Amino acid sequence: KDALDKVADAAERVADKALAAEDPEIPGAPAAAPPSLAEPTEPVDPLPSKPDQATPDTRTPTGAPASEDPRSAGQQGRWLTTSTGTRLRDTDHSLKAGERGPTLLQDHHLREKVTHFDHERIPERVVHARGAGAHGYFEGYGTAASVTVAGLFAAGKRTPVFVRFSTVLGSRGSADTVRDTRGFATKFYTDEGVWDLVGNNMPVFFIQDGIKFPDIIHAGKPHPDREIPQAQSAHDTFWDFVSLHTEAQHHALWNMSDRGIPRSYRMMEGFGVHTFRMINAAGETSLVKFHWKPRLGIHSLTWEEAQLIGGLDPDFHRRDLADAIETGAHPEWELGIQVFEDTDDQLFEGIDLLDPTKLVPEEFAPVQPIGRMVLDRNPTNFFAETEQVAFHVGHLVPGIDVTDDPLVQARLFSYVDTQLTRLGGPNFNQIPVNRTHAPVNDMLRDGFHQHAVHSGVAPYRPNSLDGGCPFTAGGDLSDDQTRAFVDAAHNVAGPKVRTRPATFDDHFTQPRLFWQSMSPVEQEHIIRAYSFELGKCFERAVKERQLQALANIDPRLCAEVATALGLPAPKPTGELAVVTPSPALSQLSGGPWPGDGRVVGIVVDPDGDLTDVSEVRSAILAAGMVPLVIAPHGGTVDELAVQRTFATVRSVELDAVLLAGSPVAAPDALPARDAKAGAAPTSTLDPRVVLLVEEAYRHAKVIGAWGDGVRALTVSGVPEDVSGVVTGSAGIGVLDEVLALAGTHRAWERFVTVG
Ligand code: HDD
Repeated sequence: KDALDKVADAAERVADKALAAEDPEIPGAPAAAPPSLAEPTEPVDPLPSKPDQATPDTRTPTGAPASEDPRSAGQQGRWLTTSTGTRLRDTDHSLKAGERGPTLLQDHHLREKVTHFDHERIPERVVHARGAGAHGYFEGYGTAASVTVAGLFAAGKRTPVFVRFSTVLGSRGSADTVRDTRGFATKFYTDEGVWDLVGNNMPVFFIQDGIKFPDIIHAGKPHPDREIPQAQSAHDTFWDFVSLHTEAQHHALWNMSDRGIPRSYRMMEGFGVHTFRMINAAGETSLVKFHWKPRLGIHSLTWEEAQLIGGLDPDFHRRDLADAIETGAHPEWELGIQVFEDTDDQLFEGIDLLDPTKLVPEEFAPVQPIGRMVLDRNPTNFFAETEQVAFHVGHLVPGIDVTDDPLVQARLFSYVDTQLTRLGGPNFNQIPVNRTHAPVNDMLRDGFHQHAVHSGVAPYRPNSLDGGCPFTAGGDLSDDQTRAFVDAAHNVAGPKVRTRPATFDDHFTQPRLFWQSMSPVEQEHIIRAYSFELGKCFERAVKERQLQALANIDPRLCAEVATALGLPAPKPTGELAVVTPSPALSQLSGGPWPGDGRVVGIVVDPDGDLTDVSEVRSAILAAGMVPLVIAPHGGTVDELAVQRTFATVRSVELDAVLLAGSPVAAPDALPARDAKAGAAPTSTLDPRVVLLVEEAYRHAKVIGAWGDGVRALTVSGVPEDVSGVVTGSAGIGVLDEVLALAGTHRAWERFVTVG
């Protein structure tokens, strides 16, 4: 009986609700939707693509451009269909036995819809899972002809590219601003086939031999028991491995430097890391190292900014890249090479060029520019392009070859292998973003997801049935009509061994070189980074072993970190190398840099003087930067559109702050102890503005204030007469000075005094 009563009660409640829905007088009845929000019943034009998002590149599996593929356009055209093109009259209700009856197995539309959904995800990349991509072009300078025949470097030659930036350790949904190495992978769709330059934003790697890759990655990834911490190296297993395996110390030091927390993908250097071999038209070979130099300079976040942004805007780098491209601030890099003679020993100034834990200072081997790259188009669909792009160090073109570096040798195996699982079979090069723009005439057949309908009967060589086709191309590199890929004929000899050459043994000279090349502020940041990371470790033995490694790099670095950890500082285990610093390794060398796409916040007071704000905003836009008007509320202030409110802004998303007024606190913005219900606004500066100014000051950002905005500075405790703080009576005058100062990224002197 109880059960029956419960059913009756429930039925009554449902009936009441239904009544309420019909009768607007009954509380809880939904109001009729305003007309503008009603569901359209007639087709209207689809939302236009954003200016930087052209139709995705549709090419046939054989590489020839395809006529427009209607399947590439989403939500366009009038009728909803199944995947096989049958029109549907209902996609909101499953086919049931009676209105309230069970769903029928017969419902083929339900099953297609749900089955497809169930399989929407593919495995994330085993490393570099988190990333962002963009399209663009590479333009050759014509300066590389003496070392390589590769056609893409010809003067003025433009080659389409797709670039994917990434972090290494985190999962696909992890935060962008974690401390980590960044991937910098470029796919060049050249006329001679695809060339992938799969590099990082650091020129050295953790390991000298690819057989250790699973070890370093297992150590860096979250602990296998609890699967924490996510996307970071500040834990025992990472430092356990790095301290035991001292060849990793150089790369670890780069990670602890500001390079580990870039301000933007647009402001990172890129490196091919390995030494590559180039071949010129005469068949002569040279050894080269690739460098990408950003036009905007190399800039980083502070560690506090990186941590805050990780919570406030985990997509910070992804958003920054897409926004910059969309607003026309197209990121640009120059590609350069360091060139070395291809000697028998492949050493340069005692540095083994096959050792990927070593760099060659630019002061010894200058980086020679060979072209530039511009990213000017956002992907249209993240999954189709950024997720499915498949890079491979073995995607090479005539004139560019690999060396015997044991790291790249293992990579040559791994990159194809991983796509078999990730992209579900061997035909991943037929996915649109991976398709070459050169004609394809391979004899690879069948397999999962085969998109080509190959004709002919003889996919083998030699054959006579298909006229002997295809034929191999000529090995004459100087003939650009017939040339083929040529493996550089490099002498190799020796017994089969599993050993490390003596030239790979020195693990501390180059970390010492890097440390000594840093400015005092950069050294300070490195000390704090180690103190944080090792401070997050629990095992004393791990910390002590890492301190020993630091002692072998530099005793002061070791002593400062040891003090932070509360442990004794060990002595170096041997003689410390005497090194000549390389100024090019410091991020503070060079500049001032262009401010394209930099974000300038303007704090306004709706009740204050707003005269200059419009003009200042326009001048920021004219300088290629992004002005964000920040006010206590959204909407508009005196016809100015508000982009951020005090509730949605935080200083860390701004590169510079302008104070155009001193907005007073609304009662609800005050800390609970000061706020009285219904109290009139006090004349206190809004505490969220105080926080904004304090933080911007602490992070050595440039701050400008005029008019009543100067009071906001004073109330926030910021002195007027220090570097990077500009005050004045007129907005434009202040802005000019602020923009000039922002070219150095930060007011660096403030770090030393603020500590
Ligand atoms: Fe790797 C992805 C860069 C060593 C195995 N790697 C991957 C990506 C970058 C790099 C940028 C992401 C590509 C993308 O955006 O899709 N990897 C490097 C650099 C290395 C390096 C600069 C050393 C100089 N990698 C390395 C080794 C191995 C791998 C030694 C294996 C032996 N890497 C892979 C991989 C990944 C990958 C498992 C994961 C997803 C993928 O390839 O497509 O195959």
